[in-house]
Amino acid sequence: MSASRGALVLFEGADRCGKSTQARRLVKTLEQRGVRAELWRYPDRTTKTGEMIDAYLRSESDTADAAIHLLFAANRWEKKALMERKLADGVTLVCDRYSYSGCAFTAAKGVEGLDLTWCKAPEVGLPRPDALMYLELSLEDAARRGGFGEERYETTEMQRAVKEMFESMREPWWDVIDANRDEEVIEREVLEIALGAIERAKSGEPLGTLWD
Ligand code: 2DT
Ligand code: MG
Repeated sequence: MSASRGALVLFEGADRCGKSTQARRLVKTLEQRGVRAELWRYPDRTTKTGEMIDAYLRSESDTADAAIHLLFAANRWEKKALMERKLADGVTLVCDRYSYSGCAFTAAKGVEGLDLTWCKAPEVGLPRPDALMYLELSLEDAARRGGFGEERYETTEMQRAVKEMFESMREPWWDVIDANRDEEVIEREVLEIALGAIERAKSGEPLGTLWD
């Protein structure tokens, strides 16, 4: 284990806001600067729970809303130890979606009983990101970026509800990024925020836990 830990840097936001592009670019830039970094994403469709989630998202299987929510959370829990080990070893993890998507999507369904408080419970104790970059894009601008894919949740109605839910979950420490700008401009802003988080992690700020 090295003396200083890596940072957990998270991208969140509704579909087509550019999370995956920015996450990928950030990892590349960090590596070029000699920072050890890895790209992570949730759901991780390669694990046992991930396979079930993948089938659900592709509408090949169905289950109760509560059950799929818990599976998404389990998908994070099964990687918690590895996540902590990597961070402790000094690797910065750039993550594309996490518990915030988990809660925003389930709560956005508006199913009785599955409100935000219920949604947040199974995430309690997971590592808290050192930085959360919320890429904000209007529904109109998102629509202009192309049509929906074939997966569950990829409807205008759901995206609107998810965006509203993200906005109600927003906390003062989040970095809200205007995603309706050139990729290069966003990339520079993202890098500044990530380097700040990496510096804080390096200087000994402990890794937090959800939902502190
Ligand atoms: P991608 O399009 O990014 O592959 O996401 N989702 C994601 C949830 O409902 N709960 C979760 O915990 C996570 C991480 C968001 C696939 C879809 O899965 C949703 C979109
Ligand atoms: Mg998608």
